[in-house]
Amino acid sequence: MIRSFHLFLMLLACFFCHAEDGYRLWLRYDKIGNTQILKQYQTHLHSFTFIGSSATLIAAKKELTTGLSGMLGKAVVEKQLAGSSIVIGKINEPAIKAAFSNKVPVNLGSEGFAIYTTDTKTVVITANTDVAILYGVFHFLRLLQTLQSIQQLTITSVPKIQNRILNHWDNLNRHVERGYAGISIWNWHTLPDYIDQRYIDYARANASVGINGTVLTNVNANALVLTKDYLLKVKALADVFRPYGIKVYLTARFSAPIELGGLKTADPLDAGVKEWWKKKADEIYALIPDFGGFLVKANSEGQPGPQNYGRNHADGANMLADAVAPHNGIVMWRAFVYSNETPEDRFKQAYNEFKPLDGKFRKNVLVQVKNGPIDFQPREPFSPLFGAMPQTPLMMEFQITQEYLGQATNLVYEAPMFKEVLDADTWQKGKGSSIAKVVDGSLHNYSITGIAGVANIGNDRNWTGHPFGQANWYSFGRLAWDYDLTSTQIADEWIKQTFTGSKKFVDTARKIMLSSHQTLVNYMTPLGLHHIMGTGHHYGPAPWIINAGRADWNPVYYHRADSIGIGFDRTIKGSNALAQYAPEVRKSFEDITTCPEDYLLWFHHVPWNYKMRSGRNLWDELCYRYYSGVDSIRAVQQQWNGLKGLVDDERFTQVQMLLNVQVKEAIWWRNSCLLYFQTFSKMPIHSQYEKPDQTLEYYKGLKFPFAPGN
Ligand code: GCW
Repeated sequence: MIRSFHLFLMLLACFFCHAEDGYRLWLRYDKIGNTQILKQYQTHLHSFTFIGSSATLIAAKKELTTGLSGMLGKAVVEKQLAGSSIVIGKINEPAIKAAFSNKVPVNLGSEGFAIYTTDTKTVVITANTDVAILYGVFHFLRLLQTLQSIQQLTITSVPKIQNRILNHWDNLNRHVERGYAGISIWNWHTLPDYIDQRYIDYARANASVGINGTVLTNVNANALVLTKDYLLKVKALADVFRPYGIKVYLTARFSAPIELGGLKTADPLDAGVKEWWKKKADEIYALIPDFGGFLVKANSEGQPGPQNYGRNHADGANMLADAVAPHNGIVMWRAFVYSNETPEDRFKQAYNEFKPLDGKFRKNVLVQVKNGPIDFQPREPFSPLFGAMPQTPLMMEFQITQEYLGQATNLVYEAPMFKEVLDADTWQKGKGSSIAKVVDGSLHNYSITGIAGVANIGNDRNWTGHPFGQANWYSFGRLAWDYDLTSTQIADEWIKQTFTGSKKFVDTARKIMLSSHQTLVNYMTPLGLHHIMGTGHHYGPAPWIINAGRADWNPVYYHRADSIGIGFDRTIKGSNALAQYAPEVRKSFEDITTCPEDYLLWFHHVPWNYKMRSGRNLWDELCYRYYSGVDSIRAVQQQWNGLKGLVDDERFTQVQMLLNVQVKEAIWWRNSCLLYFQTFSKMPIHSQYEKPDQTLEYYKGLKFPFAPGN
């Protein structure tokens, strides 16, 4: 009796104690801890007026009231206009015009918003559309959560890129390809009738950073999602997302007309095939009038495509584009193609395939290009396609999920990596032809623009597995909206909203985040090494692999280590991939003395005794980088330990344990790569460094048949 009473008390306590499990992401809205700022906000913000009542505005109002009451610790009342401290409504509302004395901000477009403090100290949030007002509300809440002053706001914010889209590589059986945070959040079995709260919270999180589209299914596509039953499930999700300004898209399996339609062919020029897709599009749009369109992986890694019928990528893309065009849909056609039957450096293949098709695509087609020419390696030079297709809208594809970045056990902040790519200069129209300007359409006057991020989201309670993985989802959205934000700004925002505003915590976490990408590159693939990870699951190092199913899946294909040196010669003396860049870019990479050392082994086969800028020879520099990578992550462990007590124990301990894993994995990378490359260099690991504690044979023998994500 006493025992069960005890148990009851314990259960009760558990029910009320609010464990910080990370589910709330950056939308926590806890009461503001800084009493001075809290006082200011409480005095300033006592009431609000919301003009309008659409589903989107209801969502915005709900977010505002939840956010304000949480952060201020008191309810903020809704009022009719007079005396309200916050007024929210569309620009053309008379009350908004009056608040601005008719000087309403212009050029906000359909998604931009303005937040102003008027002479009477009213905060006005306004825009041309409901969804833009929602974005404005989220931005205002972000200002409060990051403890900004709201005394004299004069903010206008307009997204630079139109389509800001997450790509889920989620299969219908809920396995997520390259997913490390549980299974898919789409529960296809219980849809359409069961609406998980997660769907709504997913939409809120995306809208809060301006993500306005989601491709629900894997690019390695299953045609089944295009059947009636599944389309009804897709419709249910679209209905949940619509108020939040998020369109749904699907991946289109190119052979669907055969698999579902019973046709004999999927030839894009066949009249029956065209008709099938047209009818399918009509069927989809009848259910989902604002359906976004299709994302397609074709003739890549075994996926069917137009080349099966002797047609090219433009033929395939255009056929689908014609089917969705009457409904204003778009087609995102991926450029990630390479074939081991082509006797050509894989680096060059996407360019060779797509460059000749420039200008041959329909107006509603975007070609979606991965940031680098190979495959989301820890650091890649930019894909030469970004400087080569002025007549075709090119979409950026980033990978948020950490397939090659330590998966969900490594703390890596990706904003600096994304920015490195966006800032890179293609020189296509002379200096200043940055990739950001290609993607946002300003360089070539594209009428349609887009950016995609392969999601790192799963049904783990905290969505992304590693608590810091949330920062990568967040920063993808923020950069898609405005790539001029700095990695520091985004990190600061995210830390304050997700953890705490404590200065010590923010300063330390920011420092950890900003150096994390370079640290990982150092212990995994320094100096431009690439594609030396384990086969299939891509977990951990395996530079020795020589027998993968295809030549271009073998690490030895990429690092080319031999008794002379290491690296892939892509100069004119080698594969000449550098010829795909503008002359200025090519020149700087081609000359080994000007090639940035971060990219050195991407482009040059460098002798082991080559003298690096540090004065060390290449072998010693390689050792130095690998060892300093491990040292840095050990230092991070110490820094993190110093934060105990500044945040909740749950997430503190979680990160602490993950850092232990990360240190082990970093050592594993360092030791196995150096021991393996040493068999070629025949040079010593100097005695100042700790000795690898295992043999090369040991590392070669490690097996991970059940590593996630494969
Ligand atoms: O890097 C590879 C991944 C595959 C992925 C492919 C792609 C979805 O290992 O899992 O398939 O890229 O981008 O299509």
